[in-house]
Formats: sequence, C-alpha cells, structure tokens
Amino acid sequence: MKRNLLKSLFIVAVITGIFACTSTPQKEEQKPNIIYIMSDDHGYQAISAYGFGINQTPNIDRIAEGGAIFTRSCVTNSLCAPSRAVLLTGKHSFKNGKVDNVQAFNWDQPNFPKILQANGYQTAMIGKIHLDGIPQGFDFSMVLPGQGNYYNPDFLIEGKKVQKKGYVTEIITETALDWLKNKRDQNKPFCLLYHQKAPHREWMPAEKYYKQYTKMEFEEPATLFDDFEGRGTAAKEAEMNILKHQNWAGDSKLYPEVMDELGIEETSNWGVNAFNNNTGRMDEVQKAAWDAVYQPINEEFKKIYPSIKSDKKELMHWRYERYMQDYLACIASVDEGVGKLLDYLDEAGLADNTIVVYTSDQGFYLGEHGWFDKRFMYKESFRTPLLIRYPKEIKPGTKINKLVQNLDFAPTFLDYAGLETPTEMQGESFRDLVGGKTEQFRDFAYYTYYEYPSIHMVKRHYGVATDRYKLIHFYYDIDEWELYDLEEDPMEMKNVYDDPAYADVREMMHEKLDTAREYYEDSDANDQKYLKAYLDVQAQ
Ligand code: SGN
Ligand code: CA
Repeated sequence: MKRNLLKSLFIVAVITGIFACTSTPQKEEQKPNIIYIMSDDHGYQAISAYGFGINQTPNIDRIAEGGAIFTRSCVTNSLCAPSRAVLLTGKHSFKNGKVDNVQAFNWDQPNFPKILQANGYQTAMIGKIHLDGIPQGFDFSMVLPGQGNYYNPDFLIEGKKVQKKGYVTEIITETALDWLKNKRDQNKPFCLLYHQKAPHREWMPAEKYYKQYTKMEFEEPATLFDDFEGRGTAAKEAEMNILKHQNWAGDSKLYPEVMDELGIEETSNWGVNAFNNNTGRMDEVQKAAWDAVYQPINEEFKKIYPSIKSDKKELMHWRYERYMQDYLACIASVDEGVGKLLDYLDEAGLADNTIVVYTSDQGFYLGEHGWFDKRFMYKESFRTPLLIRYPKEIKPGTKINKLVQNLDFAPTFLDYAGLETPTEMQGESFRDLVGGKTEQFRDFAYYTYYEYPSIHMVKRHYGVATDRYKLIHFYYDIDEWELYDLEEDPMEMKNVYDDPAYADVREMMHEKLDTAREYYEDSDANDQKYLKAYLDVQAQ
C-alpha cells in the first residue's frame, strides 16, 4: 500500500517536472561561488571588527557582521610566498616545497583552483601571488610580477607584461569587478582569488587617503620600547625595529635631499633607491599631488629634527606616526575595494550563494615590541585576520576561537563545493565548525619558518601552539627553546621555558610538538634539507 503511494507520487513528480532532468545541472546543484580576498601584510589589529580602535574598516567589517570572525586564525609560515603556496596546495611548506621567498614554486602539484576548475567552476586570480611561473588552475589570471608596484604597476596577463595606469589597489578591484560582471561564464559557479598588494611595504597610499591619514595621530602600543628582557636571542637580534631598521626615504618618505640637508644616513643601502623608484613611477599629476602633502611633512620635520635628533624616544614617536599614517591609508583603499565587491554581490543577487573570505597572507607588527614586518611565530605575525560570510550556512555574528590555519582553506573550499579533498592535502575543512554543526577542531597549530639569514634576520624556527600555550624552537646558529603562556602573558614578554612552575606544561607541549611533526611528516632532516637549499641559492 505504502509502496504504491510512493510509486504514484513518483509518477506525479516526474510528470509535474519536480525531477526535471532537462534544467541545467549547475543551477540545480547551486554550488556556492567563492570570493577569496587576501591582502598582503594586513595585521588583524588594523581591522575595526577586531576591536582595537586604531582605524575603521567598515566594509571588511560587513563580512563579520553578516557571518563569522575568527580570533585565533593563524598561518603555518609567516611570509608572503610560502603562505600563498600553502593556501593553494593545502600542504605545509616542507611538503609543497615553497618554504621561503627564494625557492621555486612547483605549479604542477595539485591545488584547489585546479580541482574546482575540473569540476565546473570558473576560476580567476587577480592581484599579487608572488609565485614565479605561469599560474595553473585559473581561467583568467592577471598578477603582479613579484612584489609589484603601487603606482602605474606592471601586470602579467597570461604571462605577458602590461603596464596599467593608476593606483594598484584600485586597478585590482576594477579588474575583479570587470571579470565578475562581464568576463566570466554566468552559467558556472565561480571562484575568484582577489589579492591586494596593499598594505605591503613601502606603504604608498592613494591620494584621497594620504590626504586624510597624514593628519591623523595614533596611539602607540604598550611595548613600543620593548627591551626584550625575559626573552631569548632571536627576538633581540631581529632587525625589525621601526626606528633602527625602517628606511628614512623608502619607508618614512623623507626626501633624499632633506636627508642630505639634515645629515641623516639611510638605514639600508636600498632605502633611497626605493623612494626614487616608487615616486619615479608616478606621472606628473600624481607626483604633484604627492608633493603637495609630503613636502610640508618634510618641511615640518626639518624644523623639529635639530631638537629631537639625539632623543631616540622622540624620533621613534615621529617614525611610528609616519608608519601608521601610510600603512593605514593603504588599508583604507583595500577596504573601499571590499565594499565595491560586496555591493556588486548585493546588486547582482549573488550575496546569498557566495562565500566571501577576507584574510591576509600573514599578520604584521604595528609597533608591538618596537617592530614592523612579520616572520616570527609570536602573536601578531602568527595570527592573521579571518572573516567569512556565507548566509546559507553561517549565522551572522558568529565568533570562532579555534586555531584554524591557512592550511585549511583548500579543504574547506573543496568541502563547500561538495568535492573530495585529495589525501595529500594536510588541512582540515572548517565548514562544519563555522556553520555551527560542530565545536570539534584540531586543538593545535604547527608552524615553520626558514628564511634566515636574510632581511630582518629572524632566525629559523618551528613550533606548536594550543589555545593557551606556545612552544618554539630556534635553530641553525642558535639552539634555544621558548615557551609562552598567553593567558598569563598575552603580550609574550616572558619566556617560561625554564620556569619550574611550567615543567608539566613544557612536557605536554613537547609531546604536542612531537605529535605535530610526526603527523605532518616533518623532521630535522627536512630542516637540514631546506637549509642546504637556501644556502645554495644564497651562494649562487
Ligand atoms: C621586502 C620588504 C621586507 C619584507 C619582504 C618580504 N622590504 O623585502 O620588509 O619582509 O619584502 O615580504 S622592502 O623594502 O623591499 O619593501 S613578503 O610579504 O613578500 O614576504
Ligand atoms: Ca606578506
């Protein structure tokens, strides 16, 4: 009886077209679209949704308001090119081979855009990727060569160099919008990697924002004058101090002739060249607009310099303000671009079925410990912003404090697309976590860093973090262990590795580290292999 009823219902369904096999399969499956937004060196401290109050990023915040914000998202290797390789491959640096900014990247290995593309997605990558070679896995790519430039930048379109007039952040946004509106196949789901160069050094903002931000003042972090008491050699020897290691011309935008007049020597041999290259790319109109704002800043500095030149604190105050003004002004353009993309999704009726991710290739120091740059497994560079919106699955206002990593993006996107993750990928999908279906997630994050000796002199290290503790081993020309208790010491000012009160924690964290290295198949042999590869490149 029951069976007959089902049978007749089935027949009715077929007749009325409920199982309409003739409609387009893609539409029926409604695979979600993906917009993955990544900026370069954007510390979470400089996103207003994180609550630091330094600046306002209303558009990036919209993603968190309509979806989720992650408070402990972190990277596996806090450097540009390695981070991007991890994003694409879902494998740790020592597995995908791109351990530092100098090794070659092997595009032939599987990556998630290739898998999406093979399964009916339209894929595009626009902006900075910082990986040599022709990108694989994209129907369309327009990327900056290497680091790229802020003004009138060159791009590689399908491998061919083309110079575009204008400001890099805006060009990348306009190109992304044009691809979304006019270039993609509207019948297919899409995956767009929209990658800004900003706010990477040397922080060259767009006119409307440098006009605004150079008038602003910013509160200094409590650790701006850190003396590194209580920590090891690595932090003491790093060359990331705003006063000592930023370039006066390239970074602080002091004109070379003003430096000559004041008798200021550049902190590195490329600082003046960087300034000349960056401003030298501008056309007359752009340069005149720049001078109208930066010349008066230089004039003002000429006046105050004689009275502050031997006062390191005063000099640091001045340089910190200069740094924040330009860095945050660059972010204002990034935020504006995010707003334009979100507006487009609303207008086109795509917001509901599109996953939007905002993140950075790593975090960044905004004066904490006196630093800029990244590289360390310490908090500000290990953590990275992560906000995600997908109205179909993620409740607005969701907050996630699990240790998701950039390693997890590839499996997560494949999961959303209903596809299998290849076994060689090492990350874990966080779809169910952010969708509120589970609270379970990996309870540790594993980290490796290799680029040393190099600019900023951050020593080679690896380590493991849990939600509360962090164990780090610095090796190669030192052999030092550090242990931090983030609950007691959120600013990581005290290494408690040798503190007897932490003996049990130390043992527990060593076990975690051994487990992590075994689980991901990392080893001292890997460390030595990549050290040799690095030194070989340096010797060439
Ligand atoms: C450049 C920067 C460094 C930065 C590296 C790597 N110096 O060398 O400060 O650490 O890039 O950055 S600069 O004066 O040339 O800007 S990364 O984001 O590409 O890894
Ligand atoms: Ca970067």
